Amino acid sequence: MLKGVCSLCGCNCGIELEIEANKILEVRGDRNHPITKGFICPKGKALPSIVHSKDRFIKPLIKKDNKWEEIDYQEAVHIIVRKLEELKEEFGPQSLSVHTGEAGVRRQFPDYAKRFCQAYGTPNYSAAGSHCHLSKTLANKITQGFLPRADYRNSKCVVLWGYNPTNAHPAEVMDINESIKNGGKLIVVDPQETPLAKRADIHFKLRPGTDGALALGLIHIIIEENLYNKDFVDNWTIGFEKLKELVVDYDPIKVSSITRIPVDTIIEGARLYAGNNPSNISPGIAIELLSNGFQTARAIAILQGIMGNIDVVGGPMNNPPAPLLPLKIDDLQISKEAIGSKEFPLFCKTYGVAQANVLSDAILEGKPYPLKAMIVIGSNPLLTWPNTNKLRKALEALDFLVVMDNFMTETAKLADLIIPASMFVERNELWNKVDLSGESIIGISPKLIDGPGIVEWQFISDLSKAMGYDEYFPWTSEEEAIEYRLQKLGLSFDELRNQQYGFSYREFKEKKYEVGGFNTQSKKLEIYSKTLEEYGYDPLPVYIEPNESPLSDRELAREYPYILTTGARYLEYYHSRYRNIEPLNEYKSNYEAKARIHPEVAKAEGIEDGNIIRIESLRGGIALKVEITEEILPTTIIVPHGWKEANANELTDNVVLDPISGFPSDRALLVRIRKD
Ligand SMILES: Nc1nc2c(c(=O)[nH]1)N[C@H]1C(S)=C(S)[C@@H](COP(=O)(O)OP(=O)(O)OC[C@H]3O[C@@H](n4cnc5c(=O)[nH]c(N)nc54)[C@H](O)[C@@H]3O)O[C@H]1N2
Ligand SMILES: Nc1nc2c(c(=O)[nH]1)N[C@H]1C(S)=C(S)[C@@H](COP(=O)(O)OP(=O)(O)OC[C@H]3O[C@@H](n4cnc5c(=O)[nH]c(N)nc54)[C@H](O)[C@@H]3O)O[C@H]1N2
Ligand code: SF4
Ligand SMILES: [Mo]
Repeated sequence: MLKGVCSLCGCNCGIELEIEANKILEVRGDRNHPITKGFICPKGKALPSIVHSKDRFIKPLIKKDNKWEEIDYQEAVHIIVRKLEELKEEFGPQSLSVHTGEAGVRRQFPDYAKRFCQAYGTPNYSAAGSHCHLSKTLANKITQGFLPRADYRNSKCVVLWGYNPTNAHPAEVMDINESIKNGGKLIVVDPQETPLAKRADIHFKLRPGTDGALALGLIHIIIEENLYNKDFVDNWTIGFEKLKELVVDYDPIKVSSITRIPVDTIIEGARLYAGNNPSNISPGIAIELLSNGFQTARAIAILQGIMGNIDVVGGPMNNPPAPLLPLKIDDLQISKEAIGSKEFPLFCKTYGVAQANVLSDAILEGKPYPLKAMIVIGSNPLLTWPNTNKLRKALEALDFLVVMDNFMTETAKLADLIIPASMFVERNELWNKVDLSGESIIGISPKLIDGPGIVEWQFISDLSKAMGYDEYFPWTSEEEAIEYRLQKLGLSFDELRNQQYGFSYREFKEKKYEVGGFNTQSKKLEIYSKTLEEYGYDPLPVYIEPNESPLSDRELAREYPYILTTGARYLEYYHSRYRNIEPLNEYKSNYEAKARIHPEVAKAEGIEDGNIIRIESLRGGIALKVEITEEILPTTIIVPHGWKEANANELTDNVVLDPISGFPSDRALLVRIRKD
């Protein structure tokens, strides 16, 4: 029996594995694990089937005359190097982009991929952060200097705002249950009745994309009824008077007309939230994947701010990640700006990244300059990035596409060369628990077996050395590379690996802002942001209707009358992953993509449960089965993402993006439907 950490999702559950002859036979939750206490979900249980799937790549593949041929790994690296050298010579290094997807989140290889880009001279490194977490991270950084982590266990009021941990981070529900058991209140903001929404004291069942208006509406009531934390507001915020002016208009009647939430529920919810402190709002991905997502994240941060619920036990805590040595090469400057910098300067400059959602414009139109080649590691853009039809044309137009993955994905099918990837049990992984539970713990998820793929770090290191960047990649093994990063913690690789449940690197201390202030321009929590003003954005957390909505575009809404939200998570799947994994497909109710529609819509359109319907947006159309449900508002339609048979991103857009972060509007678009 070996112990490990499941890192299929951000819960990092402690697991015990039965392993024989390099084969995982069984996986169980580790009851002794101090945080996850034996919890395991269907994905974790299915780990043996995922890791030992017969569909896995075992050799690099090269496409010749539209057929795949196996090649030797060293030869594959050699081909890539030759191509990258030619490309640099002919079009300049900026013509290459490297993307690390969700499979790189909470892993170390993306930092090395970025370092490789720097050594090669391209600014065009991008990551899953182009559509995940980084918009709200930036909004929180601008407002108060950090993205808070939830402390549910000690919270008196948990607010899940466009966040459904039951499916997305199931181990976290244990902590939410503990808050409820201790008398804590629960508020859920979601257009559908999730399991936790059904248990909530207040369920704000809203029209998708109107979250910003709801946040301003709650602030309106809290200010009018004097429920905010006056001491904190006076001493630690700037711009409160301007906020007061901004929210004057957002009275409950107006907010109800925008969000479709009953007036009484809005008032009752505001009082419940403000009356139970410390409280904690956890905004999920839903509020980021909107054309007004950045300012929505700001409005929510400010709502917490005026309650003084910042960096407190039971509230949003400021618990920075472990101090790992950075991998940025200080003395190497890149002259060209990353793709997306012109449209989203604050986002691209703050994170030193390209915005992946506009890469297709660079490929197809040479905007701002031509992009000729891509290396995609751990992402399946054709199913996950917005506007698939355009993206497909773009990927097909590339001179050279390398994909590193475990499986033959829709994106890998378009590649010129495929590198077989490893899985987490086949390599040593650094994990940092602060990502979710707020605990300052760093650990190593140990390599447990040898796998058929190449370890990502090894691939990037081999590529770098073959390009002649030895100076920047001096490490001879991944263990050595990890040890280099651990220096500030004063730990060796072995010492950290021996800490089975991780190393606690910092004691939690609340209200750290009281010494030295917040990490913002003014050292205060910035309701009014000078930084945003300097970039030409609205310095206040304004609400702007989603770009496609019945209120913002009446004419379009006449033809496309329904409001589509895509991508709510299924417990058994992970974005486009695992549809090929048998035990996970045993959960038959989720076996196929289904659109959720309201009975009134079904009646109006002559649709019955189980019919196939066609859903169309301005970008494209998909056909899928229908599930009729009263758990949503009549105008809302909910479609999952990640299904190649009915790809939700054929409906989404990469032209109208959030103006500050460049995030796509996956959660509030207009569509029409008909029986197929
Ligand atoms: N099993 C599984 N777990 C995952 C993932 C996965 O694919 N599968 N993905 C991981 C990743 S990368 C992420 S980012 C997280 C995301 O985790 P969550 O943030 O929980 O993401 P979702 O379940 O997509 O969306 C949460 C809720 O938002 C609601 N929603 C839809 N539109 C709106 C809207 O306009 N406003 C509001 N307020 N709510 C809306 C949906 O109904 C859904 O219940 O999950 C992670 N965990
Ligand atoms: N319409 C719509 N689109 C969305 C969303 C939505 O809500 N609605 N959500 C968005 C969000 S939040 C995110 S994070 C993105 C995620 O989008 P992607 O980053 O494209 O995520 P996946 O589809 O999971 O693709 C990951 C790929 O990595 C492979 N993989 C798994 N493990 C490893 C590994 O260890 N190494 C390597 N090299 N590969 C591995 C998998 O087989 C899979 O093909 O999707 C976004 N797209
Ligand atoms: S919740 Fe499931 S997938 Fe996530 S870490 Fe735990 S066992 Fe793994
Ligand atoms: Mo994500």
